[in-house]
Amino acid sequence: MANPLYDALFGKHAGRNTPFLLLPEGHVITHAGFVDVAARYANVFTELGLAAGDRVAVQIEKSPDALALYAACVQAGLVFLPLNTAYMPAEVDYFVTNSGAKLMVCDPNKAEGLAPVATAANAQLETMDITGKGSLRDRAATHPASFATVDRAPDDLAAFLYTSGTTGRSKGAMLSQQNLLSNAQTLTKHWGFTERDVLLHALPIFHTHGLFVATNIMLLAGGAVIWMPRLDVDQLIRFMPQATSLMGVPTFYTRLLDHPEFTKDLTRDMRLFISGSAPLLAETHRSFEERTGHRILERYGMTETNMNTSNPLDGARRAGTVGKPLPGVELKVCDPDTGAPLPQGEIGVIEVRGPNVFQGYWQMPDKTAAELRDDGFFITGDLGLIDDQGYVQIVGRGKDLIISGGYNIYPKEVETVLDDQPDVLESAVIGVPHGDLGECPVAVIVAAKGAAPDLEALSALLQSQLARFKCPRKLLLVDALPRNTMGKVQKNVLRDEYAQTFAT
Ligand code: MCA
Ligand code: AMP
Repeated sequence: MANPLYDALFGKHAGRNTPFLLLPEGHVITHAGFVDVAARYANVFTELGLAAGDRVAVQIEKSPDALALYAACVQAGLVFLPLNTAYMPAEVDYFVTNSGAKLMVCDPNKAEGLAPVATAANAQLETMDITGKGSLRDRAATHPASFATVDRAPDDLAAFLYTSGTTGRSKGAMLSQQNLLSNAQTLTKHWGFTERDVLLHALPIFHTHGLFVATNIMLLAGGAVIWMPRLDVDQLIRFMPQATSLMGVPTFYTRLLDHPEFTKDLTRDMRLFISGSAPLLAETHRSFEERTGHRILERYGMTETNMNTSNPLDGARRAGTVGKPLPGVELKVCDPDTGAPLPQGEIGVIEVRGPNVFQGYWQMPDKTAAELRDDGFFITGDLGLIDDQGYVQIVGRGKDLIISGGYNIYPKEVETVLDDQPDVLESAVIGVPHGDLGECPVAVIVAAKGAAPDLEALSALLQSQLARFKCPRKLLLVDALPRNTMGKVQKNVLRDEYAQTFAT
């Protein structure tokens, strides 16, 4: 037996004194050093009584040690469950309780607030701050830098990532070792990553993009990563001459273009700029090429499927498309009502199948059955077409979802909080164009009969319950919501009406 994911990403680096994480302040962590730290944490997990298959929920800032916790979970056969640092305690409560996590790791600053959550969920609570310090590191110091890797099979689970739904609560997408490894192998080859690559890493590591796409590829390829805590365009520009590649959401590229020091000369040694998680405007694609001579490579993925399609490394990278299905991924465009495949060129719901597609939603067989067909095709909820050259174009979403700066916001979640207020009759949360973040949420509210809702108070309430990025940037009061003859709220009418809300 073996542990395929650990062996391929981490185990092979034991004893390799090559640079892995290059920190902005100059410190370098080698591949061997990283694997050693991870082994210490794997020992801590065992000391805490965790066993193969147990879930470890982490809500911590990005740091080398935070990444080492991911490696340690893989080595110890545990299921890694990263959480957005913006989530409020009530949101975290749901994830920890729903997943049945045995251990929760949080920032020391949040420990007091999250202690009741951990206690109620019967989870142990440990801490780690942005520098890696905390109770876990204290424990790790007492353990050796070696650990007997726990055997795992390709279908064993490696991670849970929670993704919201258009109705109801978030669902834990179960990702197996093989889901993660196969996609990392495909992408490494498809995008030509090697040990000579140096990736600029400024994405968060609690989502597929920053954790699996960016990090797994670099671990597999054996290259180095300039490890930045968050997006800071000045820092990105400072380190670009030392790098070969960048992965980012479209906001990364619009912010770079807004920076006067972002020049063609600066990108001379870069070989690849990759964008995903949200639509890249064709206009951004063109401006970027005009400024730098580089054509951004756009790809398309989902939490449940990892990456599905990509523009090519060699060949035409076409603006406004997400490229062709990756090797090993089957993609079809289907009639939303019947599920029947549509002829080339017609718009329908995108369905995908392949070794990248997840194992289902944790303890939600009905939701799994509704989205994952018996034949293995996953219904993405994205609307698209395949053009005459085989490239996929995403033209919209069949699901009610807003993507703001690469973060997903499910309007239903925000509407539920608003609609629960006595002064509110009903609400509709819509995404409107936003120059920096792509789109931004706006709440359109109808007052309850005779009531006069205090919009500032409603805004404060939302911020106390929901992660900041989900909170509407504007709340508007209207007399009534537009409805179609079936009585359904016409969000497209609202989106048109308020399209200029953030126009500059
Ligand atoms: C921060 N804020 C946001 C967002 N980010 N509001 C809306 N949408 C956002 N994305 C809010 C903060 O709460 C704060 O509010 C204010 O904006 C400034 O916060 P700050 O931290 O300074 O923002 P920033 O550093 O400028 O962050 C913007 C960002 C970041 C760089 C675009 O959001 C980011 O790194 N996004 C990447 C997300 C990502 O990795 N997505 C991949 C998931 P206030 O001022 O009120 O306090 S999707 C995925 O993995 C799929 C599978 C795929 O295909 O890749
Ligand atoms: P997530 O829940 O984070 O997995 O978000 C996945 C969703 O992001 C997809 O279903 C798409 O709607 C969207 N998405 C990801 N990449 C792209 C892209 N390149 N263009 C348009 N939408 C994208």
